[in-house]
Amino acid sequence: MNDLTAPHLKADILRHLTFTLGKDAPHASRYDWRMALSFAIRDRIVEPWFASTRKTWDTGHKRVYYLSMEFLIGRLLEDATINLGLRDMAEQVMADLGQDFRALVEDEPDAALGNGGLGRLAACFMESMATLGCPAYGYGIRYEHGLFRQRFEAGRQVETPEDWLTQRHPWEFERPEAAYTIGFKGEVVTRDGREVWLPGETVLAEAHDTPVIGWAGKWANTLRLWAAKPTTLFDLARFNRGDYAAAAEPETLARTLSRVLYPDDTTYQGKELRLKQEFFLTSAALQDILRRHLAGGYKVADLAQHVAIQMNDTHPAIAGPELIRLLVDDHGMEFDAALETARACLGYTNHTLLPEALERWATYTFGSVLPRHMQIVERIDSWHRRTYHPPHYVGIVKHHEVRMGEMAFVMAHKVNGVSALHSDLVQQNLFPELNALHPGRIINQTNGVTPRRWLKMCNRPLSALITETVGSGWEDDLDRLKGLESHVGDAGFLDGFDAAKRANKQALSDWIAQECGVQVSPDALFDVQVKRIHEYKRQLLNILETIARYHDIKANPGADWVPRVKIFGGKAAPGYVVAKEIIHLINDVAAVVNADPEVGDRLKVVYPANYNVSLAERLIPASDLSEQISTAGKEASGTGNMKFMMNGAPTIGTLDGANVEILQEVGAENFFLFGLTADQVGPRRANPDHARDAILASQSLQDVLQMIAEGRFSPDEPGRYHQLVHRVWHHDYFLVASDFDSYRSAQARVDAAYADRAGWLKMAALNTARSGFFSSDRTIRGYMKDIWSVASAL
Ligand code: 26V
Repeated sequence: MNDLTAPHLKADILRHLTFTLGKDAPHASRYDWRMALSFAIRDRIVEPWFASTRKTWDTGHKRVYYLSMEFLIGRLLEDATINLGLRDMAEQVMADLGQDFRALVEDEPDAALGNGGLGRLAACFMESMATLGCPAYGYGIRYEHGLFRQRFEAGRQVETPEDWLTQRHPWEFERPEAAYTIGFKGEVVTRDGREVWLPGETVLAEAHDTPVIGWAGKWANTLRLWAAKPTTLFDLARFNRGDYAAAAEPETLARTLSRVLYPDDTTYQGKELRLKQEFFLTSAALQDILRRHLAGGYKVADLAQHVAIQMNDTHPAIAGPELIRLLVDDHGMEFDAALETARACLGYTNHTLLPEALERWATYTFGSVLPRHMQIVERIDSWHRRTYHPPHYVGIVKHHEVRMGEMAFVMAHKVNGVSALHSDLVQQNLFPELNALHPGRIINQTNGVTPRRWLKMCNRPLSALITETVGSGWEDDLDRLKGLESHVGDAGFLDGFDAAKRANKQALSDWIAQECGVQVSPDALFDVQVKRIHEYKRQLLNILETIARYHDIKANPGADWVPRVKIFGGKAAPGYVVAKEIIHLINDVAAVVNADPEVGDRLKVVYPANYNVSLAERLIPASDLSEQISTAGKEASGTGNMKFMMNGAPTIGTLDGANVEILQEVGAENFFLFGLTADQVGPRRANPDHARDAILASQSLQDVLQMIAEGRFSPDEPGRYHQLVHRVWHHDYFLVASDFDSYRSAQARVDAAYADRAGWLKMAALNTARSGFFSSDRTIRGYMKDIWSVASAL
């Protein structure tokens, strides 16, 4: 049995310090203490983990496999202590040992094995599946280097490599015995009437397991990440000849595969290494799934009764052909039976409509890296044509490209979008023909976020108030937050809500002073936009409005300004020139505004570098206003929007992604809506003068563009933003100009609302009270019922 008392925890920490770290307490560093604590906490996860695994085996329960190229898990120590119910005990025990728990928590590197929303969603899903007792494995890649670190040099983004693995990673178990051979290239030959693939290159995929513990420690699942290893270690003959570099070639080749996460989630480039990474993950996962299935004594033909496989976007969409290959080539199944078995197992989640992010591989690249799969893809395509008679222009292989969206669609029994609006657009715009051929296949599963990390852990003051008000139990039954609604008229409760927000804002102000060297007042309205930098997310619209505000403050400093702090956070893909220009502009505006004595506390602009999961945990609880301002129809869902809502920050936003559902849940009077709708975007763009018309109709926007063009924010290089201004006038694809006035008037409504303290607090509290729908527990229940047909094992 797990022993969960403080004296035992303390004894275990000291035991690990001595015997695992080999350190004597007086000489132990912060790192040593963190490791000792992490190992002692991990010990307490192992038993529920074994118990869960055993129960799944013993009952023959169906298992879910979540395949994702990204898992943006962040730090694990505090999260684990919270789910085990040991957080406060751990803090106390560490204090007894002379260590500050918070400092240890923050010493942990932030595991950034993902770009943004898609990877963070996978991490929230892992936690919710464990909480709900859904037997599941996450499969991903153990990148040596996660998403790059961001710094600013004279306002410009500079990327440096991320190195989370240079320290020991205390949460994982290496499994050298669980390794599979992954092949690439080579040729396909026919032997005895069957196709045989003879790969020209091979690597080993070696498993590393991290247990994922659910709320209250009732269930634990496994996140299994694959590291690439050479199949042959070393060419000793070459080494002995003195050819050292060539001797290490097999190793270099293999390690490249799991070396680095692709940092561009916006533009798809047909890079061979990326295809190899995708196949590496997928093949290792499927081999592991089949091995486990057979070890359970089941027949391959019964796979779909025991196994559900979810493809997180098209990145693992090679799973269709690869599963067929394994079933046909290795297990002797007939092609059509293998195809049906694979389809019955597979589900596909689409996360983007942006055409430039949809994966398509040149048949040349695809066929040379995966020659056997190229044959299988052609057979799938002709099977589909034969069976469903799609129009001639619909197919997996088209114009010498393999289209991964179509492939994933055809090979899945369910396809889902990630918000109500997005799922409609997937049906109507992305796959209209396939949707007509396969009615009912495309369904919706609106995203969610885990309230354990995104409320309980990151916002202790508010969590305490919630528990005081509605009792405990809301953590895994988030609809109980509704119980707060009857208190929003109660001054005592609102004071408590105010105090919680105030404490978070004070802490953030101190941190900003220290990290960014900017003094911000916690009395000001904290207006926050944090997410990847992309034109469709329209950070540009936000900074243009900031400049308009600056302009107006300068023109009328005596007016009754509601003080604001504009906070930006996010990384641009290294090759995304326009996004980097926007970053530069934000930093340039910040420098000018923050140094202007006439402005003072009325307006500050801060952009802390290197936005990541840990920084989100600091910023979101301290936010007053959530910026969700994408061009309607472009943001598939958003999940940051849900985190802000939970933490009591009303949204200023467009009718896009899950904003639509947030508005529905919270009510229009508690949401600052603006902008064109998805239906209006197309017609608006059809007017070739849309930007010009909007600019000429808005004195404010003209002033703003004029200030930028004159070099007011780049006095050392007045022409720096000429191109950017030119684009707003002439190539404004994301309709920044068209939505500018509407956005500004929504911001004016925010100012007025914030000035009414009681009204604002009520609105903020109602956002928290009505956020229950956005728990990822609700999302996972939907997947379990509608896609995976799996019940809880609890
Ligand atoms: C695409 C690509 C293209 C190939 C190269 C590497 C790469 C890496 C990632 C991606 C995925 C982009 C899609 C994505 O992240 N979508 C986001 O998914 C969130 C979770 O569903 C959703 O909330 C966001 O709205 C959506 O943008």
